[in-house]
Parts: sequence; structure tokens; C-alpha cells
Amino acid sequence: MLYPIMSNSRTVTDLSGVWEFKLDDGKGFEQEWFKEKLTDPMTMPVPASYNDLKEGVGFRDHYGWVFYQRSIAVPRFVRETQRVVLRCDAVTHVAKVYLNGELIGEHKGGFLPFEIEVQDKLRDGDNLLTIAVSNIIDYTTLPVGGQSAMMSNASIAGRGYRPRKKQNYPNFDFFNYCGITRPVRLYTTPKDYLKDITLLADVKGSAADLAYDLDVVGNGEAKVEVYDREGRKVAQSEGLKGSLHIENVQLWQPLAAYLYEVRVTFGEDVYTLPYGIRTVKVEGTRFLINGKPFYFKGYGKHEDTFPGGRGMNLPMYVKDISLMKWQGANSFRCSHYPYSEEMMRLADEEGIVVIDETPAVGVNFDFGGGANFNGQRVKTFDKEHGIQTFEHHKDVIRDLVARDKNHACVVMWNIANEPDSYTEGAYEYFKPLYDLCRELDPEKRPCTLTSVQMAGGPDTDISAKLSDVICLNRYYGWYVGGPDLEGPEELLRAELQQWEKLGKPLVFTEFGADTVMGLHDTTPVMYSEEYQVEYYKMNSRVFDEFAFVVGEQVWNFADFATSQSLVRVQGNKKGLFTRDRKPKLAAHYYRERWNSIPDFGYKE
Ligand code: GCB
Repeated sequence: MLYPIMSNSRTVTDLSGVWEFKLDDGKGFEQEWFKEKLTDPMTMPVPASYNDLKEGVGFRDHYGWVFYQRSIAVPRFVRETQRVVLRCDAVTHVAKVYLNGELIGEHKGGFLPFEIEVQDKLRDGDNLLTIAVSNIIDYTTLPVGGQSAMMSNASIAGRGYRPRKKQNYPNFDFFNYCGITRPVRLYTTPKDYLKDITLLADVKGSAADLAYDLDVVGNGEAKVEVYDREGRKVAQSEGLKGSLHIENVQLWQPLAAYLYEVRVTFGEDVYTLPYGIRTVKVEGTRFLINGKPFYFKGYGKHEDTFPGGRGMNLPMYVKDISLMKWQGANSFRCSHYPYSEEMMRLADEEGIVVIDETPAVGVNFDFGGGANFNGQRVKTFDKEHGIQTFEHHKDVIRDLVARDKNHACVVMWNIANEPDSYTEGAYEYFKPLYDLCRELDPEKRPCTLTSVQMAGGPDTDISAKLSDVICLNRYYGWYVGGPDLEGPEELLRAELQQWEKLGKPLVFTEFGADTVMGLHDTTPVMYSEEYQVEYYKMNSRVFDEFAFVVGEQVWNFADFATSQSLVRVQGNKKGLFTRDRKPKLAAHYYRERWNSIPDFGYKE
């Protein structure tokens, strides 16, 4: 899927701005609010999560639908001669789109784009655009919602208390931010148009062959040209499919990005794609980028800022990458959902390595001893009573690969975060998903799942069989054994000795300790900044003993919002930075450590 751009043949109209907005009171659809202008609407910016933008818990935790509305107009000569496409980059979690009162599209899944052709649906003058958005999560959605709270006062549910009002119970540890979180745009193309571009580079010594495949609609002559950074044409080819030969190829390298411009012409349609050429390969216990053993230094992140929640935040994206570079990091993981296309393009441009992730988080009913199902201990992959996400999981893999396949920054796909990868039915659920991802990705990048501590070792965890790179989320010294660090250190070492036998590379994709900024102590007690540093030193010590550990991504880059619970002090406090990006002690610790670890050849 192509990102909307302006070109000689395409225009883009950004519909960002303040829209009208109303929470559904349960009658919105019955009374057909989408047919006319909303009565007594509130103001609401697009893009943004709405939750923190008005006061009151009823607003923040509203369950169900909300309505967004604005008017749009497109000149008749444009509608008559061009395709006009309404593109929503992310509506969390379900969208129903109405134009002049008619339902013109629906979409499930809150973190990937969808498009609707509207040239024949628009009329002269103003057109009323309404987007109804649902934030309901349950055992059919990704991320997964439960029927009662995951980590908080489950005891109330245990005593038979049922809340009077319906509520969302995230089966995951981040706030269920929702709304129209990324841009809505109208873009145009000619009627005969380029639908998609697929590229695959084969690097041979100092040259590269770039295979291309164009997906088009209609008729036209096809031409592909490649330009270097100075604007010089370095290769050209005709036809819908072919290969481009590039001499003296400049590779995209971590922290030294190089992007070519691939300019595609199809009939009248013109599209340019920034594209980095690099190779990724797993060989033995090494993770090779451009043939050299890479060491991941970085973070699990969130799209999470105040007050826009998960709303696109360009200044913060740029700031975050600046902080990563300040720290000597080279990578992050899109935990726990696909990030905005703007962030992916920025990572391409800045040379930041990315592990790309589906929104499959919470595929684990076992978590918390079945707390989500009131202690009924429903088995996650039980065909009848278990999770019903399989088909949707396939859809999000399809859409994620379609969206991100041409990004040089993406070096690995993460199929799911912390599923019950050790319980009955897990292999049968996940094997087809890995297969699908591998089949769809032209580059055949490595696939993984980030594995939960409970999954145990290689004997019980199906990721041992399925993943190209073992990715562990481990909390030795926090959830396991904290505040003691000696015992956890031994346990961590013992676990790694098990995984080492597998002969695959391993990346720590999560490890961390909650730390309240400003809490200091001479004795490093839990939650103090000193404890976080000691915790990380212990982990570093063990990681450095094992050559097959090829990366460390701390949990988390910054503090972030979560549902309320006894172990969340106004959110999750495991950040190296606070939510407003001030460094904790551990940020300085990592600045020293990572600046002394090379991106390539560490442990060689
Ligand atoms: C995890 C989850 C992550 C949580 C983290 C924590 O294992 O993958 O979403 O935020 O632990 O801090 O507990």
C-alpha cells in the first residue's frame, strides 16, 4: 500500500483540524446521528486520541462509540477526471465511515490504514463526513480485551461484583487510547493508476540488482527510474516487472542511512518512493545487516504522549530519535502495534533499525491465572471458548506487510507480543501465521514473537521452533525475585544456558524496572532511580557473557499511560525517560554503555 504523496499526477488534502465530536449515549445509530450535523457537539482535534482532551473519568473511560464529523468539498472537475480517495491512517479500533448519511466503508483494527474511493459519492458543495469510532476490545479484537481487570483489583470480580456500566478491560499494559489517531486525507490519482510497488534488492559486491513489481489499475506505459541522493539517475527500466542494475551501490546502514528515490511512472501517474538498499540475514547465532553482525541497542516503545495519547506527534518522533542517538542506541521495537507511517519514514531517513509488530497483544488468557475470565481458566487456544482472533490476526499481518514491506528500517516482523506460546494449541495457531508472513514478505525478513517469562525455556516455548530470532521479555530482578538481584542473576544465566543450545540468535526485547523519577536512596530500593541502574547493570553483566545474545532493548524508552492498577503509579514507570522525556539515572547509564558498544561486531 502506498503512502499518500503529492506528485505531478497526485494531490493530497490533509483533513487534520478541529472536528465536531460527540460521545454516543447508546442512541447514536438508532437516531442516525450520521445523517445530519451533530447537535451540541464538542470540539476535537484530528489526529489525536480523544481520551485525555476533556475532563472526567466518564469521558476518559467511555465505552463504545463516538462520532466525529466535518464537512468536505472537492471541485467537480477533480471528481470528474480523477480518482478521489479518502484515506484514514489509523482509527482505533473500529470505524464506520458515512458520507452524506450513507455508510461508505467500515474497518476493524486500530493501527493500520484503510482507503475508500469517493469520487462518485461526493456531490457539489459541502459533503457531510462522519466517522463513528468504537473503542471496544474483546477476545475477537487485536489488541485483546478481557471481561475483567487484568492487574488491578481482580478481587472485586472474584467476589461476584459486576460493574453497572460496561467497561473495557485491556488484556495488555497500556491505556486503551482511541479515536482518529492518525491523519485523514483525501488524495487524488489519475483514473488509471499505480496501486502498489514491490521492491527487492539483491546486493552483489559493489552493485545491486533491484527487482520491481508494479501493481496497476488500467492501461499505461510503465517506467521505473532510480535516482541517487544527489539527484543523478542511476538506473532505469520499462515494463510492469523488471530489474534495475545499480553500480557502486550506496547501502542503507544503521545510523548511516542512504535513501534512493525510486520514481515510477505509469501512464499519467507518477509516484516517488524513498528506498534504502540493505540486506538482512540470520546466520547461525548472528543477525547480519549488510553481511555484518549487528547488535541491537535500544528500546521497546509506545506511541504515547500527553495530551494527544497515541495521536500522531511529529515533534515527539523527531525528539525521540534525537534522544536515541544521544544515548548511542540504534533500534526500537514497535511495541505493541504498528506505528505511524510518518515514524517509519523517519526511521528510514535517520537510520534507525526497527522490529515491526502486529497489534497482537493479550493473546494470553492464562495470564494472571485466568483473571480475565473470572478465574474460569479458559484455555487461550480452545477452539470453542478460547480466543477468536485467528482470522483477524491474518488480516493484520497482511496489512502490515503490505504497508511496511518497502521500509529499509524494518529488519524483523514480530507476529505477537507475549502470547501463551507454551500452551496447547499455540503451535497450531501460530505456525500458519509465521508461514503467511514469510510468504507475503518479498524480502523474507526474519520472523519472531516476543516471548513471555511464563513460557519457560526452549522445551516448552513454541518460539524455539518457529522464530528465526529468539526474543525474550524477561523481568529477572523485578517481577521475578526483585529486590534481590543475586538470585535473579543466577536464574537469568541458567535460562540463557538453555537457549544457547538452540543455536539461534537471541534479543532481549523487554527487561526493566519501574522507577519513579526523583525517588533516590543510598540503598537501591525498588522504584528508586538507583535500583533501576543496579537492575540494568546486573542484566548487562549476564548478556555480555553470551555471544548469541545479539541485542538488548530495554522496557521502556519512556514512561507511559496504562489502565489504573495497584502497580501502576499514574502509568508504567519503566522508562529510561519520563513521559516528557527527561532522563532518569539509568538513561545516563545506558548512554555510557551503548556509546561504548559498536553497532557491528560486538562480541566477535
Ligand atoms: C510485559 C509487556 C508490556 C508491559 C511490561 C511491564 O511483559 O509486554 O506490555 O508493559 O511487561 O512493564 O509489565
